[in-house]
Amino acid sequence: SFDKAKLANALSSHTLKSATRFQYGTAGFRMEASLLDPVMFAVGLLAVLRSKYHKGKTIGVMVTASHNPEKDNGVKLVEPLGEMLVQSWEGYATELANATSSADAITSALESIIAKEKIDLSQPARVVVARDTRPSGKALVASLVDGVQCLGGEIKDFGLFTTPQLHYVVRCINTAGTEDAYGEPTEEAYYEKLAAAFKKITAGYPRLSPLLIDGANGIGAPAMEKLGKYLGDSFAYQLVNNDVVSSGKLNHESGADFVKIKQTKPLGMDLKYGQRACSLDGDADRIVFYFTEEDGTFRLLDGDKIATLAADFIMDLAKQANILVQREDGSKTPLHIGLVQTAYANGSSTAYVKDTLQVPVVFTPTGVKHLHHAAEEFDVGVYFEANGHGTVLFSPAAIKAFKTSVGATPAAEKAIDALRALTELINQAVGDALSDMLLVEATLTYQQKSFAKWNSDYTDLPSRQEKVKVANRANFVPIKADTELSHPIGLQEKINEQVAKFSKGRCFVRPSGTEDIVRVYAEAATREETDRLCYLVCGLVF
Ligand code: 16G
Ligand code: ZN
Repeated sequence: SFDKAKLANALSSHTLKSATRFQYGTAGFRMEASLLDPVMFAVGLLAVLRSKYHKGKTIGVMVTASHNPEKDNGVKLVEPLGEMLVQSWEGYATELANATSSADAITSALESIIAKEKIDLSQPARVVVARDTRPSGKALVASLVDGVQCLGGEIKDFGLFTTPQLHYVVRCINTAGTEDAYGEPTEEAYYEKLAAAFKKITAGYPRLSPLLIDGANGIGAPAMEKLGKYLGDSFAYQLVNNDVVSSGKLNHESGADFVKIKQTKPLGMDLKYGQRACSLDGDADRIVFYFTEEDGTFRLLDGDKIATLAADFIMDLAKQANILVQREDGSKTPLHIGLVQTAYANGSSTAYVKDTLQVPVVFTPTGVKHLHHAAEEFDVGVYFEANGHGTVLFSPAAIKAFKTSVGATPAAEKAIDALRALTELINQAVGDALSDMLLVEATLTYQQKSFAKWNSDYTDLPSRQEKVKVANRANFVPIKADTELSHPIGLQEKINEQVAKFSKGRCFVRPSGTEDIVRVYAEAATREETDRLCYLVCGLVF
C-alpha cells in the first residue's frame, strides 16, 4: 500500500476547512481560487493513480479557469493522448476532493479507488502541470506538487502555458518513439510545428490584411507573440489586450466568451470598417472572429462558421486530390467527412451543412469530450461548439491516405500537400485557439476569401442566451443532446407551446456545468421574436 503517515502529514497543510462541496464538472473543478487548495492536493493524488493505472504514462494537469473572472481558478486532468479525463474517473476526483477534510477520509477514499480500479502501486507515476496567467496559479501548483509527491509521483512543471499547449506536450511525451509520435514536448517545438505547416499551405499566395487579435489579457497574448516570431513574414497581425501584468484585466470585457455573448467588439480594440479581428479566451482554447459592415453592424464569425469553413476546405482539397481511404474489407472509398455540433449551433449553420455542403451532422451534449468522441467516428471529424471551442480530427486511415496518395496532376499534388500540412497545423489533442486561428487564416489565404465572403455562406438566425438563477439546478435534467428536458415534469411541454408560436422558433433550457445557474437559448426569425421567446421561457423556468 502507500505511506499513510506521509499522506496524513502532507494533507495537514491542505486540509479542507470550509463546508464547500466540490464537484468535478465539464471543465474540471472551477471556483473561487481561495477555495481550491485542498482540491489541488486531491488532484495531485488522483493524477498519480491515473498515471499508475496507465502503467506510468504521463498525465497532464492544467490550472486555469478559462474565461472566468481573474479571482476564479480551476483544474482539469488530461489523459495520455491529450484528451479530457475519462468520465468514469470524474466521480473519483469528486470523492477525493471532498475527502480532504481528514486523514482517515482521504486514506479510505484512496484505498477504495485503488481497489476498484485494481491499481498496481508498484507502477511509476509521471505528471506534468502548467497554468495560465492567474495570480493564484503558482500557489495552487505547489499544492498539486505536494499531492503528487506524497504518493511518490514524479512531476514536471511547465510553468505558463495555454491549455492546448499542455495537451500538446502530454501527447508528445506519451507518443515519443512510436509511429504516432506527435512532436517534441517543448513550447518551441509547438510553435515551430504550427508555423511550418502554415507556411506550407500559404506559400505562393498573397498575404491577407493584418489580423487584429484580442488576447483577453491572458496567456494567449504572450503565446501569440512567440508564435508570431516563428511565423515571420508569412502572417501579419496586431495584438491588443496583451497586458498579463496589471490585475483585474484578464477576460475583462474582452475575450472570445465576452464577444460571443455580447455580440460586440472587446474593450481595448479599435475596429474599423475593412479590418478583420479575432478574440482568444483566457486560456487560449477558444476563438471567434468578427468584423463590422460599413454601417457599423457587428458581424460575428463563430465556431459554427469556423466548422463550415474548415469542412468545405477539406472536402474541396480531398476532391481535387481524389483521396481514397483504405477500408478494413480491402476496398478503397472516398474520404468520409462529418460535422459535430451541439444544441447551441445556429439553426442556419446546421441547414447549410446538411443541405449545401451535404455533410452529415451529429449532435452531442455540450462539452468538448462529447464532441471529440463523436468526431472520432469519421475519417475527418470537424467539431466546434458555437462558442469557438473545437478542432478537426483525422483518423489514422485518413492520415495514411494523405501520406501515400500520389497526385495525378500538379493541382492534385498541391491539394495533397495542403492536406498533409493541415494534419500538422490542426491540434489533434484538443481545440486550440492559435491552431484554429492559423487554420482559418490558411484557408482564407488559400481561397483568397474575405471575412465578408466567408460570412455570406449563410446568415445566422438571431439568437439570445440568458442565465436564470434557480433554487436547484439539478432539478433540470437535459435529454436528447441538451435539446429537451425530462424534468421538471411538464416544463418541456410548456416550452414547446411557446416555441410553436414563433416562426423558425427554437429554444432549449439546460443546467450549466460550470456555474450555479440554468441557461436559456432561443432563436427565431427576427431579433424581436427571439428576444420575446427567450424572455417568455426564462419566465417559465424561474
Ligand atoms: C466548459 C466546456 C465547454 C462548454 C462549457 C459550457 C470543456 C473543455 N469546456 O467550459 O466546452 O462549452 O463548459 O459551459 O469541455 P456551461 O455548462 O456553463 O454552459
Ligand atoms: Zn478556455
